[in-house]
Amino acid sequence: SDKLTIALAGNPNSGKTTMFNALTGARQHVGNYPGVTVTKKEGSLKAMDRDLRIVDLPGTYSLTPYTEEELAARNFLIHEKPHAVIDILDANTLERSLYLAVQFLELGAPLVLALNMMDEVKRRKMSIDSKLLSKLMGVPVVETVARSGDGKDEMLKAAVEFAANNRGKVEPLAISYGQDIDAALNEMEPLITADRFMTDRVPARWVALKYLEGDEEILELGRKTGTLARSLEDISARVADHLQKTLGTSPESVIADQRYGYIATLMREGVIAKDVTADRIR
Ligand code: GDP
Ligand code: MG
Ligand code: K
Repeated sequence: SDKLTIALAGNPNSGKTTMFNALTGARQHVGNYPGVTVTKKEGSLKAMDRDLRIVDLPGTYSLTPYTEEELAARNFLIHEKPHAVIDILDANTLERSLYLAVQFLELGAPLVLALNMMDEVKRRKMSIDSKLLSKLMGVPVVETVARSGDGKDEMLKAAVEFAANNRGKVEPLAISYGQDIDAALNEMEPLITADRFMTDRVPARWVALKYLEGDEEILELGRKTGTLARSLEDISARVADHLQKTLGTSPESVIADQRYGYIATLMREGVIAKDVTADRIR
């Protein structure tokens, strides 16, 4: 069967390269992402009778890119459509790290969450209910320690199974961004779909969201290729103006706030806990 491409993604310093090395050892090669000077590390591996191509993506905080690294990571996800995206995150800063995971889900990426640095979490006598997190977010969640390799086989198994079961079709996460933004998204989405602007690669709602976030690359692309760029920009400008006048804020910050709000709601279900058993033993 064909090779499966699995991308390792996540914030800077979450342990991606450590995990990449643990998985691929010496079977690595280094190249470049198209059009930028960012280094691209790839490796290969056989697991569960499948040939896997593992790509160590540059660290990113956002899928509305501000740096060449973030742009390279995003473009890889959009244009190469990996069979699975493993978000390696620092479980010590779970809530903050999930901000990027939410963005992967908005994009409809075939996501597996690797809660990395679990050794440090345990040392701090904290515990994470990964089963609950998996249920709440609707994606596989595994606990890992990239330094020792703990959990890496389970992580690969989850990614390969997820890739096989979904075949690239994942329902994108649609959270509410409040009535002003939601109304604008609902107005823009059918226009984008009718024009087929990027919709062979990404959800129409995601394109609309990027317009509202003022994503320079997508705006540029729209101006070059789309016939509807003007109407999308007009709708965005109207919402921006309205939010500025009524709340003194911008679509970009409302969207960010709502993402954090969504994560906070999940956390309130009790995902993170102080490990009381560990306390009792001491
Ligand atoms: P990247 O920026 O995501 O590629 O992160 P790196 O792989 O370079 O790791 C950043 C730092 O975290 C390094 O010092 C690693 O040794 C350390 N690290 C990675 N994984 C773990 C882990 O599971 N536990 C602990 N304690 N440290 C880790
Ligand atoms: Mg790295
Ligand atoms: K660390």
